[in-house]
Amino acid sequence: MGNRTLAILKPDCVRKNLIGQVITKITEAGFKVKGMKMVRLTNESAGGFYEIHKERPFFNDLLAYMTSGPCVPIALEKENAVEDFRKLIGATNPEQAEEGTIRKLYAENIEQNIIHGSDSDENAAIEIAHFFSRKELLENYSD
Ligand code: 3AN
Repeated sequence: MGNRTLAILKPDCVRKNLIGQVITKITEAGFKVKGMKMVRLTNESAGGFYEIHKERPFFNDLLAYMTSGPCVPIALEKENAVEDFRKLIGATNPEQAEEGTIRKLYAENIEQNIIHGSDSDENAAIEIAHFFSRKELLENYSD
């Protein structure tokens, strides 16, 4: 069981001025912020991040959306981080997300769904390394 996950507050979250509300939900659920920055993804960076989806029909739209404005990647720490964070954000499609989840509260639709969360410990490590250097992480994580 890992203790790290990567969140991204997506461009619609930033555009709707919801950064504060969403981070409050995350920290109230017991996650510690270990790294955070605001970045504007390039096609290359977003394409690398979503490499696993490159054959999917929504890939080009996904890249257009993820590069449409700044987003906020956040490295988080908590026991059982990946699973607990997926529960907190809710299903990919906000219509299917449970009451009280971040996507149920704030997301528009399956594409513009406010927030990303890693789906496995292995991907969490890869995704955190996509945005944060070893040095930044060594300075911020206790272990
Ligand atoms: P999640 O973000 O819940 O892990 P993934 O990894 O399956 O979901 O999908 C990555 C992103 O791709 C989603 N957050 C969403 O923005 C977009 N996406 C996923 N499925 C669809 C779909 N059927 N139509 C449009 N966009 C989608």
